[in-house]
Amino acid sequence: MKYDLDDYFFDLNGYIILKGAVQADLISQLNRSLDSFPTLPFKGWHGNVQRMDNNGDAGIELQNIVEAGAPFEQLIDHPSWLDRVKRYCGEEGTYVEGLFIDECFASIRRTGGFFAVHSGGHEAALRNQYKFLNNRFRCGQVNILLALTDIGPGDGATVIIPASHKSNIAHPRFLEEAGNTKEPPEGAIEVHLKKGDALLFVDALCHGACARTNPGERRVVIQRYGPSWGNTRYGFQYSKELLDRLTPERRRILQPIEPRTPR
Ligand SMILES: O=C(O)CCC(=O)C(=O)O
Repeated sequence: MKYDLDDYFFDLNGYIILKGAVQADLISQLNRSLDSFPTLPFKGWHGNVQRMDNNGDAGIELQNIVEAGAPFEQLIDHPSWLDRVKRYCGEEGTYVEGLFIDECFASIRRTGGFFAVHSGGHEAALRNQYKFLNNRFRCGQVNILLALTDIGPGDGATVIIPASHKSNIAHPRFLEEAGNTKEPPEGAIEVHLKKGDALLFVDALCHGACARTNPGERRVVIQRYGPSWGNTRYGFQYSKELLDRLTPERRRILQPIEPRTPR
């Protein structure tokens, strides 16, 4: 396996920036779709997209945004990152090679919005783990954060602690502030992006976002990629009859997460 400079920096720092990843025309289409999106209450649905803000502070989060129309569908396998996410978390060269997006949402941040910094190598959860084994990347989850607006100082930018995907101990501020670190902790840097740039990072990297102080909106789309097996192996869906008659313990093993539908 031959690696390039971005692979080197991804391994070293846990992130890379893909400059101009998405062309201006598609960015405009994505923004227009969001402009015409109805205002939803928390947990309200529009088609198969649900507003479900991850925490009260970050802003509006429109989950399952891939169902919001053709422009969003183009992001699923966008050539600017597809090969790279396959390489980092797609189990390349194995019998389970392939990708699965387990979460995709648009995040709209207005003045005051922030995202407490979280994650880090010390957590070692399989889902977000950073691994490089036998000359292969074997990450659990790699995120694409695509900027739909320019993101500079005061805009509520994503913050990261470079190389923290390899940390063995928690950042002391996490412990002191019980996971609600509004001010980016020591070592964190703001990631400033132009619209169309994408931040690619392993979820084990300490990350979050600083508070937006400017007026207006910061808009991004976040897609979380993991290995293909984040699903039933051959795509079987369990019947309602079976799920209804199982004990809650058994059901949780076949279906750890309830399907979420508008009905
Ligand atoms: O909104 C951001 O910039 C960061 C989002 C984030 O930290 C997350 O989704 O885990």
